Amino acid sequence: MRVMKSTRFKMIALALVIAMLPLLTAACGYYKLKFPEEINMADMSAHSGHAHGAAAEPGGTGAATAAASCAEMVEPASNAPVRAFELTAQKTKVDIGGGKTSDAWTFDGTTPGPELRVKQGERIVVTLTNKDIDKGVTIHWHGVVLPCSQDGVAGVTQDAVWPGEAFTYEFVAKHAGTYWYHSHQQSSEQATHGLIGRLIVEPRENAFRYDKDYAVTLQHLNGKHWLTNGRRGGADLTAAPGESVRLRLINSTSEVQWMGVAGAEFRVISMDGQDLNEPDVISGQWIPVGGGQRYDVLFTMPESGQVEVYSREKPALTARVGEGAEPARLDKDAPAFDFTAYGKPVDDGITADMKFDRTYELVLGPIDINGKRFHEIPPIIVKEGEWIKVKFKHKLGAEHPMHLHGHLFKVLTKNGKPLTGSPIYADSILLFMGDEYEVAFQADNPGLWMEHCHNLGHAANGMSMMVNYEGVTTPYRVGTKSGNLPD
Ligand SMILES: [Cu+2]
Repeated sequence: MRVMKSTRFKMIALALVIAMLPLLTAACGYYKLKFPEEINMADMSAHSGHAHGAAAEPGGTGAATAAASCAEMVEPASNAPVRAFELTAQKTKVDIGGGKTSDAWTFDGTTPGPELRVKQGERIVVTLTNKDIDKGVTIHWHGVVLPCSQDGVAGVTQDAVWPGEAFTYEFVAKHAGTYWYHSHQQSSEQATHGLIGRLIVEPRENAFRYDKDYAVTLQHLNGKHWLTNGRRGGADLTAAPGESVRLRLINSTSEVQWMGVAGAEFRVISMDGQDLNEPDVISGQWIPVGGGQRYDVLFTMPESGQVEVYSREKPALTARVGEGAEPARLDKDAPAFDFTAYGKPVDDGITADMKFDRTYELVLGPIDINGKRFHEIPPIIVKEGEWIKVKFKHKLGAEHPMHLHGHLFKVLTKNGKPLTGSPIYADSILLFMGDEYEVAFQADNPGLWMEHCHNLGHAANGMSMMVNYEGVTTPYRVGTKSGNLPD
């Protein structure tokens, strides 16, 4: 009897372990997604090597709506002033400070690549040349609202740029703000190896005044080196007592960085590049900055001379501003910054109870959306002009910074409660397990747009889907046949 009981117990335990296995492996990231040979991301039709010859043509002949190709959606000609840049993707050794070097994949020999600083309304023309990145490269302009063909997603908006080839991006910087760029070919690998950079769009008219304007990239190079603006020991920036400083924080890592501001009161003036309305002065709060997200803080330099903005968990991710006595650090268990009740509301007519043309619910697991991954996930289908509501529910797993290409959305509710402070317009929303957010956007930029987790390891495992405009096609294909593997 005792033997039987113990056997039964073992069998139940074994069954439990087997049942948990997919979850465990998923959580550990071993459950690697396999790309089919060819996928058309406009209609999710996939073809394996053994597929029949008759490939489905999206739309078909005589379709009521004229099919439009993403490849033909370009920035129209205008007399906007042109700012031209050239970026060469190349492998090199970089100096990461403290007498150390590291292998890196770079734009123009540095990581982060050159900071592109432009003015709102300018026409940005960037010629990307791939010198020696074997697996091809692209540039995605993270957070920038631009025409489909310029979005830089391999296999969706263009083919990967192979060694010896070039591609020219062209778009008008419509919105001011803090953005960044990174390769969207094998993103998780390429961004980690260093193919990233900053894009700062200075506003035509500034809502805020400051004496100094700095941008800071938080980076985890090769998954090995924690770097701030490419340096191991952190970044040193200058400002004198009494001067006001705008510090633009860009989290290019996949992990959440809990950022503290020591030595001064501050305001969070912008999230994902979009200004907040009448932001309050705060202090002693940790700002959770998800992978890919940007937060701009504004503070006045104290008489004591130094302000430090740093990550709670990764001390190497730090910007020291000014010289002087090291400021007292935040309490480890200080409260988190809460954007849902920060600043003053503005009536923009976009509310949770307005009429939406379509509503979608996306349930997030460890590396899946609604239990599916990558091309198995049905796309969100929209028509130009429609208002779309998306409800994100984080059921299980690590944090997910969900990022939408080509649009800004407005955050409507958190855990069922409408936001009470400044409107939050963003290209990403960070969810911790148990969180629920509703966001809204207008389908005002026809194309094929990715919606994915910006923990790039999660995306590489399939936590990535599409927002597709009805009738829009693409000549490009994702898969092992073309070699376009956007992640
Ligand atoms: Cu994720």
